[in-house]
Amino acid sequence: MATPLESWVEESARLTKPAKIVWCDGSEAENERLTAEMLRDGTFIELNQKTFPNCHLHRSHPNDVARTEQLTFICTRKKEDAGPTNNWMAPADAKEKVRPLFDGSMKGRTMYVVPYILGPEKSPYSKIGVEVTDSAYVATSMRIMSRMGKAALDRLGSSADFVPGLHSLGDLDPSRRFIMHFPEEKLIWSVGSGYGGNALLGKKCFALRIASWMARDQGWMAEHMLILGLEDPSGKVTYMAAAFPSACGKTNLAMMVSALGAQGYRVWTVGDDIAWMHVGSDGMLRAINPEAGFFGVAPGTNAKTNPNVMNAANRNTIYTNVAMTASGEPWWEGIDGAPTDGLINWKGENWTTGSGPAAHPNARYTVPASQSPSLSKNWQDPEGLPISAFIFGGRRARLAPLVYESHDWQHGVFVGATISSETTAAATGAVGVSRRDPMAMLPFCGYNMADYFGHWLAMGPKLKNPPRIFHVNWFRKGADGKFLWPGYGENVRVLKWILDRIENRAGATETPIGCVPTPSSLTLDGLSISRDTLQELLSVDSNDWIAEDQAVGEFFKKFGSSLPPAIAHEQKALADRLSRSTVAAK
Ligand code: SAT
Ligand code: MN
Repeated sequence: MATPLESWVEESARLTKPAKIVWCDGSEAENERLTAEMLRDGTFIELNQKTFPNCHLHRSHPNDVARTEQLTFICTRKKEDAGPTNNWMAPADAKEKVRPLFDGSMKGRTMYVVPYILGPEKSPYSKIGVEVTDSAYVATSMRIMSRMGKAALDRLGSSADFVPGLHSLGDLDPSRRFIMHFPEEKLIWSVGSGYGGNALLGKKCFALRIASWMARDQGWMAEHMLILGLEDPSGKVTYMAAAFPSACGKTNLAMMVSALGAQGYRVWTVGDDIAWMHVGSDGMLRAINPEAGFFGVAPGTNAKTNPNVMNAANRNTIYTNVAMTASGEPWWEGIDGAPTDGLINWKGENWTTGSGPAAHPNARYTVPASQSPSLSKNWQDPEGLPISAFIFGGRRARLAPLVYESHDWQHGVFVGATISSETTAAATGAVGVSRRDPMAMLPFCGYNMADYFGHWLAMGPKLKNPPRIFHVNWFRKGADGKFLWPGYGENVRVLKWILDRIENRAGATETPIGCVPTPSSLTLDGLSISRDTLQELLSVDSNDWIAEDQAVGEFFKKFGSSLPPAIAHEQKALADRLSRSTVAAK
């Protein structure tokens, strides 16, 4: 008797008609074989093997360089289950539309069966997915990003408990590109893209969109959050999870080299993009990282902004859409060192000054987590690590102070639900436009976001010790258009304040939006920052916030009567606090 997995693979092969089927075991030998094949057919370009051993460059099709949110659908029987912020299609219609694109799409090509575990191999909270793909680049990337191969097959056995994902490059024509999620049957179909979150189906498609649906049903949380541990001088580590939209610095924060290292504050990396969190037997929220690698944005990465990744991504790393120097080393805008003669841009052309960026702004490195010097020794703890704080943030040139703390769980959920950020190159479309991105999950929530807010509200009371909820903004600018805060390793000063709040030893000023640090409660020694700048960083302008809260109210109207009353209540309560404070100021 065929197992459920064998039957599904057979069915997928009948549809896509590959010349050959390869079951991936995740071994070193297999990786070498796939790499050699990709070097032969041009999918991989060899980088300098002396300075970057086992590193390769992949150039994706120029029309396929980022997630395509407009082509991403949640396919549920009822439209309201997908909600007003997702593209929706009925499952039968979606299949009718996309099946012809898969029909024969792997003719003459190899189909790779890629089984993978999301989460530590031995964790009861880990889950299994199987991606069928005609891209060897996807298969080798999945080997870095997840526990791929034999371990997953062994754990699955003959069970039907896996999330199938069918992927084919198709013809890479954006008009025939679809990323379809069927959460009711836990199925993913993606065709026409070979890039990142569109094609590595374990990442956004399963670990966020399908998993968020499962989490709502099963009483846990699947969030677009990094996980880090902040070690204090006594050696105690406090874990925090932070949600920022794509390409807003989650990887850099999670891998930070602390500016307060000499004082005994260190940051340990558990994850850089996704957190799965369960209520532990101790009443704490416990987080695992479903991934095993980092798919990070290369441009802007250097020895100052992320020294740990610079030390990790010099071996066994796949680079996508970066530039290449004449000596075969990866290069991008913002790396240490100016462009050198003979630079080849991300499209494979000779780069010249004035010919645009050499690396694509959304160029990426795919690096095994195990190579980071900052990796927490507890990162594979099967029970997950206890989360003491949630941190929300985004890119906001104005308005939001460096950090503030919400009043309680319900208010904190409101703070998360109202985050806004300027868009980045991680998705196609305009860059730098402000948009609401609740919990940084707008592109990743697999169901109605109003119900998602309700799920968040319901989780707090299940926890004996719910995480305290904060908001940060590293991106506030002064009147001169320059960033007010240095960011990167200095952000540890904000993490330390958060820790001190948790330990009830940091001062704060009550404002209508929440508690802002008193200037003396921030540890600023060794940092030259003027009193005026600090004041500007921490200031809360009630009139600006009145406008903000009105915009939030407008945004919430999208959800109609499905918006949880507690969220609407928080929006009005903030309006009241703000108007009282402007009256008091007069
Ligand atoms: O391309 S991905 O979706 O994996 C990256 C991101 O948007 O965070
Ligand atoms: Mn992300």
